[in-house]
Amino acid sequence: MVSPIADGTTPWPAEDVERYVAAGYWEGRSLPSHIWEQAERTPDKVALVDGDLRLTYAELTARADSAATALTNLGLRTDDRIVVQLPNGWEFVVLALACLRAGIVPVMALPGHRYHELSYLAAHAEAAAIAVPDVLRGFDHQELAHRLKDEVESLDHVLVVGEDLAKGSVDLRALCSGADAWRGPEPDSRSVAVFLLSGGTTGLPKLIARTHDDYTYNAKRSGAVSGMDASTVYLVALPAGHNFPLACPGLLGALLVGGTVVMLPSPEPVRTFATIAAEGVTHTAVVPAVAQRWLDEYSDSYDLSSLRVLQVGGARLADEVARKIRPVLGCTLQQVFGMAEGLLNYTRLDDPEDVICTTQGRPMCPDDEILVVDPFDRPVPPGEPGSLLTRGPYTPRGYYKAEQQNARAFTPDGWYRSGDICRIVAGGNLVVEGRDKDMINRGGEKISAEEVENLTYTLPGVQQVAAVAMPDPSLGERVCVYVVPRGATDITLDDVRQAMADLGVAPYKFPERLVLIPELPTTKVGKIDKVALRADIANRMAN
Ligand code: OOB
Repeated sequence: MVSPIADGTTPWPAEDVERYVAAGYWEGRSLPSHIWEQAERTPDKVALVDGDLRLTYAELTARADSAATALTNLGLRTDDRIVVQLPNGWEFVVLALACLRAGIVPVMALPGHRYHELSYLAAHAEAAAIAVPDVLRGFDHQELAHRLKDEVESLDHVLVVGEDLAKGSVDLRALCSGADAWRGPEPDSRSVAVFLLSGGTTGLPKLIARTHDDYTYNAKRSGAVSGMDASTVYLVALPAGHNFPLACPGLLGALLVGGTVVMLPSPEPVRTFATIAAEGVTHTAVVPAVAQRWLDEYSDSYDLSSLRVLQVGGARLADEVARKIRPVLGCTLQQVFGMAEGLLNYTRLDDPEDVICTTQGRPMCPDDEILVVDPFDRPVPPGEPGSLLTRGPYTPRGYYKAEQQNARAFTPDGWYRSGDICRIVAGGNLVVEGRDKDMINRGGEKISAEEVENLTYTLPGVQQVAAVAMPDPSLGERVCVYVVPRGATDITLDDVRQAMADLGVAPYKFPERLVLIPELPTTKVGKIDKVALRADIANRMAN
């Protein structure tokens, strides 16, 4: 029987599957089977550290088994979905492993998501449950989750981490404390393991179905390229549901090789530096804005001598910042140019310093296919910039249930259009020069310009709007909206932000500057000229 979830996914063609299996990329096993096997080998080794709590491999897998059993007792079945929006803590790891173990699919929401995003995700994924903290940074996630449960037909359960449980909430910590071993079947290796979210250029984020086979390879091969082994202590400081700290190689990569995972709620420098010293952290992953902050705040009073590899990705790292990492922090920089859709490029640890500091690395798998093309999909001459297309053993061939978007984001023969403008330089390394997708990259958080525009159009006084990236020294980019007001209406930045807040939109998407303009510039074919607008805002900021 074809499961309903598989109906919404685009399978890899049979001949490619054969190649990926023959090459050993796809091992034909579920992701958790590797981790439970590790737990058999080193039951007493510390797997997970969260503040004062230290869980051995035996304890971590026992908690996940307990949660997997409890979830099935609640009525969740293989292929059911849970929207997961938990802060970095042991509960996130246990729930993620429990889901993988039971074949329940976590939908990895981001911490900033609010009503607007979560209601869409829960409905589109037809999620049966949602997992949230009670209150975090002043926001009542539990209350929102109950509102969603009332509104989204498929949602039956609200799982909560916290002290203050409302009526009808399920205590997630209690689910992890039973003694039941998991007795259900092992998930099929070709089935969906997790749903990741696309950075998104159209409206709301799309769901990316990653299978056990492909995601295991994603994490394992990343681990090899990042020099992970049993001595690895991996620090999760970015939101754990993001592909980068989750599986590139992230916490899953560390658990797959028998390393230790340390959870911190944020990459705030003082606490992070103290944790690196106290736990002997060897590897961690940050976005460029965080790397810059660490460089600014570092002093000799901190001991970062255990840190071997600092991975930086999610947005373009400036060459001059890259060059400071080794001299200041004393570790090897690894640039990571990745995407939730699959393809991962890494600089290698033993690359010459120049490659490490001026390129975004090269594909991690010999069977990653990449093409750099012009606007007509014709390959550009070697070394010239163009649009990056890719296919490979861990790059799915379509988004989940998104026929229209798939027609735009994938070529008929299955190439994913990354929307990034790249150049291939010596050694096959890629340099990211820009992008041709309409997205704003705010310190690694991806914001669809179209979504911001649609939300701004809900204001009656707005006749026309265009959202563009404005340069920012700390975050790289922020959202700026150009608004043509209707008649003599006066539209302010606050009006737009308030409208978005009223709609329950994630605050990181709120514009941070508004420019009123009598008309929007257009290109020769009559489209809004965003190149001109980006130049205009850069110009206004320079003066
Ligand atoms: C990572 O994943 P997403 O899905 O949030 O965003 C992917 C997009 C890329 O298409 C590119 O536009 C941008 O983020 N990006 C970079 C970059 N890394 C990602 N742009 C320039 N330089 C880089 N190093 O962001 C992601 C996923 C896995 C690992 C690391 C990052």
